[in-house]
Amino acid sequence: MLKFYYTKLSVNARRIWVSLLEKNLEFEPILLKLNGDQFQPEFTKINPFHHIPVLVDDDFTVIESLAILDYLEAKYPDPSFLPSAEPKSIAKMRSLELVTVNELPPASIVIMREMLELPVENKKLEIAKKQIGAVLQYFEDNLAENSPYFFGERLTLADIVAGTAVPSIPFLGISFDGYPKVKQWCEGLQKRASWQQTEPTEEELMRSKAILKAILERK
Ligand SMILES: N[C@@H](CCC(=O)N[C@@H](CS)C(=O)NCC(=O)O)C(=O)O
Repeated sequence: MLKFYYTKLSVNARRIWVSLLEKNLEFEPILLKLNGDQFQPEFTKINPFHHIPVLVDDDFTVIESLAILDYLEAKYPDPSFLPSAEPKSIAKMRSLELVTVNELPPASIVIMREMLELPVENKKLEIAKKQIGAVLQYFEDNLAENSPYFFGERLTLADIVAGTAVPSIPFLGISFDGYPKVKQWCEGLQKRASWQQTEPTEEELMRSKAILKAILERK
């Protein structure tokens, strides 16, 4: 059976969790608290970079969330979360995934540092807020009016990757005002059972503060 190493507060793990649920796959969830357990030799043997998520499929281990999503797509293509094989669609999907993983986290981390009362320069904070605005605008421009997903009626990895990260942006104090298509898209995704099942509760978010602070202090 597939083994999925995760923690509920990890946006990187949540995209895998949603994909496993949407594909209706059986898997064994293995919870890491990230309170130091990620540095234990049993885990660093699996991922030398001490990060979750990790997927283990018998004797095959996959690290890096986007690689795990690709593996799941290739091995379990039904239902498929790929758009048509048309070059522009593939490029658009990849761009949306990569903007989410490359542009959002560095900016979010700056704002989270401020929220957790860690030192951060005002200038960096302003740049981070602008960066998140630019990401939201990029998503807004890539969504069509009255379309539930980036590719019309078809749920793809673009929705799974961006759509498990973007709904938390208001917690950073940045509203969706001015991004009506993003707001509607998030509301639609959050109605899906897979999103509801993987959504951290407010209590879990509060409890994770100290762990998050310790991780950000190391960065
Ligand atoms: N690029 C990696 C990032 C994974 C990552 O940063 N995971 C965080 C949780 S969201 C983690 O495990 N942090 C623990 C640590 O840094 O020690 C991916 O996409 O899988």
